[in-house]
Amino acid sequence: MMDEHAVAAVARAFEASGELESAIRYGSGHIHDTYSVRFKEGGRGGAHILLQHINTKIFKNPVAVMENIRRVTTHVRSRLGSATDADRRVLQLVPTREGSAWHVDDEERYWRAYRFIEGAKTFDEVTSERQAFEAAKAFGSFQRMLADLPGERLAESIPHFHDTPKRFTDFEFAVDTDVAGRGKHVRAEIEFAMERRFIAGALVEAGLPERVTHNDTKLNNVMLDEQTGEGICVIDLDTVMPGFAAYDFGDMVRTMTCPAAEDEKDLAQVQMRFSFFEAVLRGYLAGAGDFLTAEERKSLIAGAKVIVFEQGVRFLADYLAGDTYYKVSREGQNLDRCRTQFRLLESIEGQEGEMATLLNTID
Ligand code: ADP
Ligand code: GN1
Ligand code: MG
Repeated sequence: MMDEHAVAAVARAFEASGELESAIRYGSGHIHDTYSVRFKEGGRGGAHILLQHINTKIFKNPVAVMENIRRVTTHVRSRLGSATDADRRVLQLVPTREGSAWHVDDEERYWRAYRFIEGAKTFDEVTSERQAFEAAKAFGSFQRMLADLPGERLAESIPHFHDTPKRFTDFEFAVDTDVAGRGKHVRAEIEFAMERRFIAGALVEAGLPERVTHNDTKLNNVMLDEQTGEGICVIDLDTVMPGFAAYDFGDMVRTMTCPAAEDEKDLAQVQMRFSFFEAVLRGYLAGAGDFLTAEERKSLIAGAKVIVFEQGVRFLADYLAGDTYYKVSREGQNLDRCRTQFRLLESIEGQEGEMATLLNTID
């Protein structure tokens, strides 16, 4: 973490007028360091930007990430046309004073800035069906607007990101090497994953079309308008790249149907609530419109299982590796995160029949 002085110096590299007023740590993402930076002009409020230090341990090619983001945000902005409030409905990069979309500081750290989206918030846990519907609708329409992105295939910002079979192999490697000596504490979780290894291949084998997908559609990656509750802007675009529609749908079911926090210790609170699933499904389909093929629609429920399983396996692998990927604020946090995913997966498995029936009744 950097002190405010250092952050302030970086903020000045970006094209924001006025004098710097404050730079404070912001958000609860697991990957980047994010700051809210305010400027003032003549004693009054000036520019307000969201400054991010890009985690290059995870995004090894930050230039490719920024090129993807520039193409995606420009396209979505043009698809929005003259929609009301269009400027709040898509992230807008703030260029540096030298006209670049990113800044490299003296220590080779990569930074970017977005215009701060005012009057909207993100939520770490879902609070109502309406909220789930709105968030899912925003991600659905994000996919729809990108279905006709011109130009070459987007760069894979993290290769094999949702390659669940590979995630599973990486997990097995973490079990075998057991570098942090934690394997003995998690025999039950390892067995749970091993028994379900067949889930990993479900989407790969379905012959689905490749789309431009967000790939990290968790609830706190969409901003909801504070006044109307509408899903106003999809954020956290680092992983926008080629993928299956069902990846995005699966991550929505993972984060928008369960009342508990991702790292909740009381597993009795973890479940997929059917009314929330219905809200996610209806919201997503309302936003996506008609670009999905019949096979893609059919793949959505498998997507929920695959992504929840994949996420559980990723958290468990990181726990075994000694917490090197996800930010942790306490011992055992990645294990708690893994346990919620596995409990959620069991809850989904118990409701698959009703989920499929519902899907068949929606046009
Ligand atoms: P991470 O990859 O670490 O999750 P995000 O890009 O999701 O980082 O940003 C972290 C948090 O910062 C978000 O959950 C959101 O609350 C806030 N945020 C991100 N972009 C903006 C923006 N343009 N305007 C206002 N808040 C934002
Ligand atoms: C990370 O950046 P953030 O916190 O939105 C992760 C996702 C996981 C998620 C689990 C680049 O997302 O893949 O699903 O944590 N992002 C990356 O909460 O690995
Ligand atoms: Mg995020």
